[in-house]
Amino acid sequence: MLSTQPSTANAPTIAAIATAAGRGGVGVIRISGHQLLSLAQAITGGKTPKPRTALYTDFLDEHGNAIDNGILLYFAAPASFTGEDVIELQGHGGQIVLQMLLNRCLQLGARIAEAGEFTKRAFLNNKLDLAQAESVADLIDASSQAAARMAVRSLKGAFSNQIHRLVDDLITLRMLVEATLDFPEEEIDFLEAADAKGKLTALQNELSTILSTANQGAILREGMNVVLVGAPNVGKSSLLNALAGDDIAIVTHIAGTTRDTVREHITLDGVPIHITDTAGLRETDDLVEKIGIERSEKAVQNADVALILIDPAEGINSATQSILDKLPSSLTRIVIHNKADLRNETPSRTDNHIGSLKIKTDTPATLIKLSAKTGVGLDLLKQALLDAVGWQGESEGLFLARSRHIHALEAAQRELDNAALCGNHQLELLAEHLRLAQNACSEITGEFTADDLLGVIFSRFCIGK
Ligand SMILES: Nc1nc2c(ncn2[C@@H]2O[C@H](COP(=O)(O)OP(=O)(O)OP(=O)(O)O)[C@@H](O)[C@H]2O)c(=O)[nH]1
Ligand SMILES: [Mg+2]
Repeated sequence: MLSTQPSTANAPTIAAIATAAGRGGVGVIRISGHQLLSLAQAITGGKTPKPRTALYTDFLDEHGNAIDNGILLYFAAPASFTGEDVIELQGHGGQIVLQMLLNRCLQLGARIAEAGEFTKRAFLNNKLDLAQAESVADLIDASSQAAARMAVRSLKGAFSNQIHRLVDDLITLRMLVEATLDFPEEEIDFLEAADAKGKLTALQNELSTILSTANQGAILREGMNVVLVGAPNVGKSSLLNALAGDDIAIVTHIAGTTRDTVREHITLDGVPIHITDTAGLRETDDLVEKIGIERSEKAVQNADVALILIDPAEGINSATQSILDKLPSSLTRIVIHNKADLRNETPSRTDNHIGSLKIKTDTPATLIKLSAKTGVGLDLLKQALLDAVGWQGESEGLFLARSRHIHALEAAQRELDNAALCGNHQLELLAEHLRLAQNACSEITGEFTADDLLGVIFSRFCIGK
C-alpha cells in the first residue's frame, strides 16, 4: 500500500498571518502541521471541526475568553495545500486581533512560518513541483494582467507538462542507448533501426521551442531597463512624461532642469519597462549637477536599452560623446531626434542607422524622429522598444520563465548538442550527455535539485504563503 505519510512528517507545526498587513474586512491565519484537531479543539473550546466544512465559532484564549469570532476551516492531511493537516482561521482583519490569534497558536505549540514555508511543504509533499511552486510567488508578485495570466498557467502545470514531455522523450532515448551498450555487437544496427538520430534531432527541436518561449516569458517577467540620455534641454524629461502619460519629471526651458535620476515604471503590451530619466550631460562646475551627471553614467551602465536624444542641429556634445564611448556593447541604442514638430518633420523610424553616433565600434542603432511635446512618433518608439528585447506579443503557450529555468534549458541544450556530435563508437559518451541533459531539465521541476537551491527559492516568498 502507498503511504500517505507526508515527507515533512517530523516537521513542526507552523502558523502565520496569511493576509496582507493593514486593516481589512477579513484576516486569515494559516496553520499547517500534524494532527491539528487538538489545536482546533483548544481554540474553539472543544469543538471538533469536520474537514472542508465551515465552522462558525469563537476563537478562545487560554482562559476561555473570546479573542475573536469567525470561521474555522479544517483540511485533513493529505487533502490540503501542504499535504499536512491545515487549519485556516478567518477572523476580523485588524493587525492587533490577528496578532493575538497568532500568539494563541504559538502558545499551542506552533512556530511562526518562514517565508514560503507552506509552499515549500507543498513541494516536499509532492503537491506541487518546483516550477509550480515558483509560479505561486509569480502570481502574487504579478505586476500586469499578462503576467498574472501566465503565472496561473504555470501554476496549473502548463510549463511543467512541457518539461515532463521533454524528460519522457529523453528517457526513451536513454533507454535505447543504454540497452545498446549492454549488447555491443548489435549496437549500430539496433540504434539505426530505432532511429536514434532522428529522435535526438526531434528532442533538440523540442528543446529549442521551449527555450524560445522561455525567453519570451523572461522578458515579461524581468521587463527591461531603459535610460534616457543626452545633452540638457533635448527633451528627455518630456519624453519620460510622454511615455508615462503623466507629469512625472519637471520640464522647463532651462538647461539643467533635471539634476537627479528619476525612475518610472510603465508597461508596454504587458512588458514592464523601467525608465530612468537622467541629468543632461554637459561640462559643468556646478557640484550638484556634476553628481547628477555621475548618476546618469551609472544609470546607463545598468540599462538594457539607451534612448540617446540628440538635437540634429547641434549634434552630439562632448559630454554625451564621452558617455557613448563607454556604453557596454551589449546595450541596445535607440537614437532619437526629438522636437520633430519644430522642424516640420514627419515621424519616422530607420533601423541599422550608422552615422549620427560617433561610437567607437560604429554600432548601428535605430533612429527615430518624434516629438515628445505633440506625441507624434511615440508609437514608433514604443514598438522599437518592444523589438529591442525581441517581444513577439502574448501567446497561448507562454509562461513566466525565471533565469534559473533558462540556464537549465540552455545547459540541457548544450548536452544535446554534444550528444549529437558523438560518433557511432562513442555510445558511452552519448549516454552520459543524455543523462546530464535529463538532470538539467529535472532541475526545473525540482526532481533533481540541491537543498540550498530550495532555500534560495522559497526564501523569496512572502510569509504565510
Ligand atoms: N517644440 C517642442 N519642444 C519640446 C519637445 N520636447 C521638449 N521640448 C521643450 O524643450 C525644453 C526642455 O525639455 P526637457 O524635457 O526639460 O529637457 P531635458 O532634456 O529633460 O533637459 P534637462 O533636464 O535640462 O537635461 C522644454 O521647454 C520642453 O517643453 C518637443 O518635442 N517639441
Ligand atoms: Mg530633464
